[in-house]
Amino acid sequence: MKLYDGGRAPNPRRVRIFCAEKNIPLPDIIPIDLNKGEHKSLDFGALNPALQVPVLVLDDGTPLSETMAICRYLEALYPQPPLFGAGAKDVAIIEMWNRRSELGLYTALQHVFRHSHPGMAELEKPQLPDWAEANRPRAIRQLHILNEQLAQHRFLTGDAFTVADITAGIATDFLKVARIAIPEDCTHLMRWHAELRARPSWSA
Ligand SMILES: N[C@@H](CCC(=O)N[C@@H](CS)C(=O)NCC(=O)O)C(=O)O
Repeated sequence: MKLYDGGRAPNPRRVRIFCAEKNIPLPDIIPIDLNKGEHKSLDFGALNPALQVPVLVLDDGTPLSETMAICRYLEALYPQPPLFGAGAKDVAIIEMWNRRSELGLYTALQHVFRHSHPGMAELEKPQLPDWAEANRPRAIRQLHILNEQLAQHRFLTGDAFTVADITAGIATDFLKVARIAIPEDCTHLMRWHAELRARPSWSA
């Protein structure tokens, strides 16, 4: 298998952390330089018409894009430990927090970053600073939602680390580039984020 990777970009990182948590070998890495626009080529478009990384190319040549589709494929191949949960209730709760983290927090942060950072002007056309500002309070609200959940659990969905922690943790890392600080009263979020950053997988 080959992984078209994007270095520090959040979504390819989710796949690498997922592999590390499962202790499975990383696929062969093909680096894609997003700053140089390498993902905008015709060849890359044949792998993923959305022109985004990550893309996992299977041994039979099938290209798989969408981070969660890739992680679900790897989970099916390597079920242990079950990062998408085991049993109907667990699976649904993990899915719920994974989607909240991705569609709520990460998406809002991405809009803040992409529509406000001068370095993104080339990739994000048109760049709309008002849209960045509209998303800033949305992202902060999501941080408080996560904080309340983490007041009750070690990890986002309970005692076990799951894919929802990967998504929410990557989004929390992304606060830095979006130039948003974790609100001072989100102490549970800070405690959990420090714990994630100390995991060996987090440097993947
Ligand atoms: N929904 C996609 C999003 C992938 C994505 O946003 N990838 C970013 C890197 S983190 C990318 O390729 N950005 C380049 C661009 O949009 O031009 C997924 O979950 O994989």
